[in-house]
Amino acid sequence: MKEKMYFPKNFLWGGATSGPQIEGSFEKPHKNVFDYWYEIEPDKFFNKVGPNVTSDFYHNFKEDLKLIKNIGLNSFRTSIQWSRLIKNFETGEVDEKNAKFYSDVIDEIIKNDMIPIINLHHFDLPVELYEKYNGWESRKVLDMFETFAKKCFELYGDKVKYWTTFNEPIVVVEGQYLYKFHYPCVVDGKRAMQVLYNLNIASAKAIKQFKKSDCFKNGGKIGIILNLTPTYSRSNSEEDIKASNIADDIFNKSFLEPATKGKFTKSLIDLLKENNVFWDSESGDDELLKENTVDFLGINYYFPRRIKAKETPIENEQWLPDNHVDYYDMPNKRMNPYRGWEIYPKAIYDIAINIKENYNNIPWYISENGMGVENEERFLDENGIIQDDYRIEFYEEHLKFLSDGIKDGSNCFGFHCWTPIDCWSWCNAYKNRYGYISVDLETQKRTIKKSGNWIKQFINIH
Ligand code: BGP
Repeated sequence: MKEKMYFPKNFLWGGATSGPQIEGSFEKPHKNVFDYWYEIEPDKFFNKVGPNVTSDFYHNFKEDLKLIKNIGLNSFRTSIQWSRLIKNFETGEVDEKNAKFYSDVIDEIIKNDMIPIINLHHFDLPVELYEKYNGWESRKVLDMFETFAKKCFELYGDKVKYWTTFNEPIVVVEGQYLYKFHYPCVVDGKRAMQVLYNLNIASAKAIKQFKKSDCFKNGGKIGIILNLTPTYSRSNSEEDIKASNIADDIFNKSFLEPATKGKFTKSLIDLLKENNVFWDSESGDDELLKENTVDFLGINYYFPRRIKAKETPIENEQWLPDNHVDYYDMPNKRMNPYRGWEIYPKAIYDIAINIKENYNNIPWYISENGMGVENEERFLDENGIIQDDYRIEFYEEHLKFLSDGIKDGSNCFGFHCWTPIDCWSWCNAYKNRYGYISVDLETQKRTIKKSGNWIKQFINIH
C-alpha cells in the first residue's frame, strides 16, 4: 500500500500561468519583447504560432476560471502585463480599459473561491524600454518598474493578498543575455551580470513600494518566484564540487540570497571581480536590498542541474558562466523527451530541506511544476478525453517528495501546477501541452483531461 501523503490544512492547491501566455495581445497599448519578436521573426516560434491570440483568456476568463475552480483548485496565479496596464511608463498613467480588465479578472478569481496570486513580471519587458534605454540594463527602467508596481498595489491591493515581483528572473538573464532564447538574443557576460544585479534591485524597489502600501498594512505578503534548479555535482571530487558551487552561485543563489538575506554571496562577488564582470551599483543599493527582502518564496521546479568540472575547451573570447562549468550528461537519467528535461522528483525534497536548513525555513510554495507533452491527441479516448496517465504519475511522484519534505518540517504552504489550461509557451508556442485542461486551437474549445479529474480527487482526499 502507498504511504499516505501529508499536506497541511489550508494548503494552496492551484495552478499558475502568466498574462503573456494566456491573454492574447488584444487591445494592448504597447508590445512586449515577445509580441515584437514574433512580428519580426515568426519563424522562431513553433509552427509560427505567436502571442496574438494564445488561449484567448482576454475574452474567455470567466469560463476559464469556472473550469479551474471545477477541478478543485483553490488558488490561481497569473501576471499583470506591464505593456497592457500602463499607458505612460514614466508617469504610470494606466490604460483604463485594461485596468478594468485586470480588476474583473481578480474579482472573478475571488468569486470562484480561489486565492489570487499576482505576479508583476513574467519575461514581458515592454519592447520600447529595450529599444530606448537598453531595458534591464538601465536604472531608468528600474524606476519605471517601481512606478508600475506601485500602481498595481494601489489598484488591486485591496483584493490581492499575495504578490510576487518577478517570475524566474534568472531566465531573463539567460534568455536575453546569454543563451539567445528571448529577444534581443544578446550574448554578453558582463551585460548579463549587470542585468542580474539590476533585476534584484528592481525587485527590492517593488518590495519597498509594497511596504508603503495599504495592502501590506492590511496583512498582504510579497514574494519572488525563482526556478531553484538544484545543482548536483557529478562526483565528490574537488574540481566537480567547485564547478557545481559556481553554477549554484550564478544560477540559484544570485537571486535567492538577496531575496531572502538582502545580499549576494561573497563567492559570487569574488568570482565576478576576478573576471572583470562585476556590476555597477549606486549608493543606497546595499540598504535597499537589506531592507526589502521577501515574505515568502515561490519555487518553480522542473528538472535538476547536473554539473562537472570544465573539461571542454573554453571557446568564448569573453567571460561567460560556461567558462567555469560543464553540464554533466548523467547516464540512464529519466527524460521527458518532448521538452528534453530530466525528470527527477527527489529534487523537490532537496529544495524543501535546503529552504528549511539554509533559509530560515521561510514560508514557500511550489509555484510551478509540470510536464509538457507533444501531440497529446494520441491519447484521446472514445469520449474525447486525453488519457494523460504520464502526467498523473509525474505529479504523484513529485507530490510524494513534497509531502516528505513537509513531514520533515519544511514550511511549504502550497503546490501550483504549470498550468491549469494549455497555454502558449514562448518559442515553443503550443508544441508541448501542460494543462489539466486541453485547448483546441482551432475552436478554442476546452476539455478536462484525465489529470484534471485526478487532481480534483487527490485534493479531496488530502
Ligand atoms: C517556466 C516558465 C513558464 C512556462 C514553463 C514551462 O520556466 O515560468 O512561463 O513556460 O516554464 O516551460 P516551457 O514553456 O518552456 O515548456
